[in-house]
Amino acid sequence: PSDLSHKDKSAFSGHNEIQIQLMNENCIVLDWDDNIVGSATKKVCHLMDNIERGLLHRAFSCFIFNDKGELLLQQRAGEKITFPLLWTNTCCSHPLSIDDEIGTKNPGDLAANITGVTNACVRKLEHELGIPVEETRTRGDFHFLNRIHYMAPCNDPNNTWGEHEVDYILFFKVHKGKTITVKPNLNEVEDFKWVDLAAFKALLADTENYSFTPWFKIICENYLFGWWEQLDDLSKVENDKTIYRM
Ligand code: DMA
Ligand code: MN
Repeated sequence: PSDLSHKDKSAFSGHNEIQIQLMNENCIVLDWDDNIVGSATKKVCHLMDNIERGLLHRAFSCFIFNDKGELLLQQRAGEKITFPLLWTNTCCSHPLSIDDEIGTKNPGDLAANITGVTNACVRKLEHELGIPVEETRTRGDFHFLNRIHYMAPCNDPNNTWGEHEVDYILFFKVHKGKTITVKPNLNEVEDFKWVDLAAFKALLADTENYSFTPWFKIICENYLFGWWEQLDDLSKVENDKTIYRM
């Protein structure tokens, strides 16, 4: 994959310094079956030129539900280089190419991969939403639902950026009688909202005021309502080993 694409000079023009720095993070590069084949910077992984040549990386999408069954949504900050100001699920990011987040180099060890993406998720819930690591570790439980392989261009003015990921879907259910602290990092998160199912449906219908990320739309259209119905007992839908191609 190339770092010096012909679009390189313009790729970061006008963007936020902190977000440009974060493009140096090392993501996990995958083959089509979610086996690790190497690593590459977040920048390299998200350039459309590389995506069009098949470059694929690992990601996670987290959905936090409180003890009333409400879902926490976030609006991405205007500073984000990819998909700014769109509404989406609670938190998304990438496990990095570091021991804690790789999980394993052994192909097929899904349980270890889940541990790795969960560690990344705990890190990013604190970074983006200010949810203390201690709260994530003690006030609720993670559930792995499935993996979704999708590609989506950003539709930025120069068609520079996009996503091509195997996305691990993680639910986090806050324990009964517990709450979590949410204090957004404004460089990452513009706004957030807890919604019950009715409020969520109203928001989806309000296309004048709310636009959503492509991966969130894919998850909504295919899975979210079914999963939400079974929130009290996810045993029938969690730990699905299939990689769904969207
Ligand atoms: C990337 O999310 C992950 C998915 C599932 C799209 P992101 O752009 O919010 O990543 P980061 O927060 O690391 O910039
Ligand atoms: Mn990505």
